[in-house]
Amino acid sequence: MEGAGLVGKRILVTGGTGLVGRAIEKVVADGEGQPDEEWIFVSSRDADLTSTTETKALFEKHKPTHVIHLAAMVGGLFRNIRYNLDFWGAGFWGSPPCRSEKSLHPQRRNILINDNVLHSAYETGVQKVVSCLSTCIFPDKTTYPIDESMIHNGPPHSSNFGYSYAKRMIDIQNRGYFEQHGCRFTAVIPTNVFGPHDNFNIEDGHVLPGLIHKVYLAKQTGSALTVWGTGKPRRQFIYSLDLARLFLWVLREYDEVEPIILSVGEEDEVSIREAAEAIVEAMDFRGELVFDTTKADGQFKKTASNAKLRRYLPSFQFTPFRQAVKETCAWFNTNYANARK
Ligand code: NAP
Ligand code: GFB
Repeated sequence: MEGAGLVGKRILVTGGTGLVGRAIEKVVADGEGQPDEEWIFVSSRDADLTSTTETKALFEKHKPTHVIHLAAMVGGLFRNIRYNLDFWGAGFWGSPPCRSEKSLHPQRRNILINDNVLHSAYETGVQKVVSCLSTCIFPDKTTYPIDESMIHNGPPHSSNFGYSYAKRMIDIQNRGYFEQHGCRFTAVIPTNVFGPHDNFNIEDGHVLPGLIHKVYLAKQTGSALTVWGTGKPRRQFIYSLDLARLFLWVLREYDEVEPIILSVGEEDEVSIREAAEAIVEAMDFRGELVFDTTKADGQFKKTASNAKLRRYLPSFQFTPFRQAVKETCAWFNTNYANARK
């Protein structure tokens, strides 16, 4: 979107076709962009960011003044357990010298993507980069609520150490680029995100889209809804459209290099069972709910404090959880044919 010759910011959004990228695109299209902002949403079809060459070419082509860096290999608990090594990107060092970047296993992305994007941003003089961590990267053994000061205080949960360490390196690199070159590279730390355009794949996706898809199928076959694990773990869920609005604020107003948690309050944390019940209600499912306790529970909780966010934005309104679930279910039912599943 370009104002009439008023472009002051040319904002490149990597990962622009994913859950969070699509939400940012929607809030910008719905009028929350500003006249002096040009928005460019890209995906791996525009450039494979594991390739240094393609990343450089992307930055040379668009010459962004600002970057929202979302691109990553992303998945739920069970995908992380299966591919911890790939979520880090170990193929980068263990590969034979002859291997080109292209031959990387498609999932060995995150450490490469982050390094390519941050270094290309530095080399092309990008004024500000906002990258994306996650509340699941914090130490597994910790006190609660978690806050931004705790990121490196101990090892992450075993289920997603590859992803977590790759994300933690973004924070380290942001500090390095600031101290050595004065770059304004920062990061946000969202809790579990859900919404339209999510990855609804039952094996690889996150819990809410996975359960929504399962209910959709259970209604067709008249079978029970199987919730994995005990249903006891607890999560804070943020609606993608709310996160998108917060991303716009961070891009425009947040000036710290230190990361900031973007999450609903501790009091909005729900159990997996309660989340499943919200989906059952939203999908008008009348079948049985069963819990498959042979499946992992993952982290029991990762309760994060949004006190820092509240100090900046005391009156920001989050969409109520059940309303956001209803909107996501409605989107999935309407867009089933084309949804990522
Ligand atoms: P997503 O829906 O899986 O989208 C991932 C995006 O990254 C897609 O646009 C994808 O493009 C792009 N991408 C992946 N590999 C790429 C590559 N090699 N080169 C270029 N682009 C590539 O992910 P999401 O849920 O929106 O997550 C966005 C960010 O938020 C990620 O950094 C994630 O770690 C973070 N986050 C997510 C959650 C959550 O619950 N979803 C929670 C906390 C933090 P293609 O489709 O073309 O591959
Ligand atoms: O969203 P999720 O897969 O990831 O949630 P995490 C996993 C929790 O939901 C576990 C339960 O307690 C599962 O037993 N669950 C119940 C299900 N039914 C299902 C289902 O059908 N699908 C899924 N996926 N889970 C991720 C990290 O942790 O959080 C990622 O591994 C990422 O790296 C993400 O950061 C935000 O919340 O456990």
